[in-house]
Amino acid sequence: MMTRDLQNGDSMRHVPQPRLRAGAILILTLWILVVLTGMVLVLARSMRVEGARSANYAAVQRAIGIEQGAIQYVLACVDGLEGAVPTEANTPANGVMVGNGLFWIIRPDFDDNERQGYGIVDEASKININYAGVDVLMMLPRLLGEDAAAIIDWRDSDISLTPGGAESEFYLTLPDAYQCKNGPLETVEELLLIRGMLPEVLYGEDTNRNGVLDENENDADESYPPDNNDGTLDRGVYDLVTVYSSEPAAGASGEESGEASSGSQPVDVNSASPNQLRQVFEASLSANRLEEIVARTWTLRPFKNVLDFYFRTKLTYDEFKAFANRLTANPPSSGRGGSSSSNVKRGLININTASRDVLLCLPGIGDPEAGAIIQRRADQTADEGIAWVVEALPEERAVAIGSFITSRSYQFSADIVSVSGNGRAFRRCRIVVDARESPPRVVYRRDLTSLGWPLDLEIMDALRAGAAMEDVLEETTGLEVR
Ligand SMILES: [Ca+2]
Ligand SMILES: [Ca+2]
Ligand SMILES: [Ca+2]
Ligand SMILES: [Ca+2]
Repeated sequence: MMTRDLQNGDSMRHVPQPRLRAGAILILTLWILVVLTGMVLVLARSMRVEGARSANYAAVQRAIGIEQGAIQYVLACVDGLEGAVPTEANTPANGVMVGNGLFWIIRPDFDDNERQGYGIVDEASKININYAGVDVLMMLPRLLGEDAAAIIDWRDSDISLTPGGAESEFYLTLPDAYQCKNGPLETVEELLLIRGMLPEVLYGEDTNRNGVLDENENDADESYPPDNNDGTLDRGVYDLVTVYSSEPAAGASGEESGEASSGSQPVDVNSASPNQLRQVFEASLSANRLEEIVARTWTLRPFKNVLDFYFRTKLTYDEFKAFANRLTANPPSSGRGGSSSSNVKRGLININTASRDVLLCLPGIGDPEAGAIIQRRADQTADEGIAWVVEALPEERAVAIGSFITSRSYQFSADIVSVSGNGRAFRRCRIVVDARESPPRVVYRRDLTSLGWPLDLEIMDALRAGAAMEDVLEETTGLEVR
């Protein structure tokens, strides 16, 4: 045994045996194979990650492209309306297919917590926080008199304190001190800088701002945000206010000189000559009646507004509605009101589109009056302007709101949700467009993607599972898409 071992040892030292050398090479080869396989696996994995990454990147780019398309869609929808509001029928907004993806334009449905509303929003349907007085502002939900006063102080150019308000003395004592603006607000979000205007006041319980009561918005303190768990969405003021509503100067778009044309230039019942009045009345009044009304206009001036003109000249409703759209009533001294300069009318509320909560902010309007307005405006057969208000309200109430209202809108907002067809990426943005000129301009844009997917999660799940976009739309809208 011993000798054999020794012999072996010797032979190993001097003459390497071929079989052992082959073994070493085999092991080495195996090692190389293991290393190579490992490298291939690592490479394949990183390729897969890279692949997924590029697919996600492509999806994000697609969603961005669809968002761009949706913005152009909104601009086209509001172009050339000349004060009219885009109708739901003319502007589909509940799932529109474009390229390889979809978009929605979402809005709150004030009558239903659970239902998602869709469509472009008329900014003149809201209270303009740059022009509304304290009495109007404090009627907004969640706003107290002192909040209204603080808004007035924020926007007015002086530094004298409105009772209950706040000027720089207050803002300069804050940990992050800043000056009171003393100028008009440029965005609605700017309200957050004003004393007392907390996010709860602006957005209410609707933290993801989709207008719908989501689970976390109705579970008390279980998840953010804190809410009162009462089954209804307590809304903030965000969807009731604007800084954009503004009508173009009367006749600014018409190049023909105002008096000669029967066109767009409204006639001011407080300053028009008898001949100008005759031109407006002659198409619908008999000669005798016409002179009667011209004479009354002459002696009863000034009128508070066009509705006041209707009641005091004792027109019939049919007479009035024939030319109401061509009349205006500028304040006699033009120094009052603060809302009109060179005939540009800012901050008027479109009585045809204002929500109940907005109507309730107008002077003298309670629940019964708001109800009467909503009922009467739905009965319009043709464009009756603001004339129909005299049929919905008694004289005193109609005249009280007559100077605050209009039937025309030029600024619109859209809350756009876009998604790639495979459900891998979505975007959300809010824009405001100004259609006073053609083509309309985007005057505000804010990315809201960080608020999360605002629509039914099933839409996203179905797209991710590979469902066709048409099927998803048919499922969610109940309409036939193909
Ligand atoms: Ca001020
Ligand atoms: Ca919500
Ligand atoms: Ca909650
Ligand atoms: Ca609630």
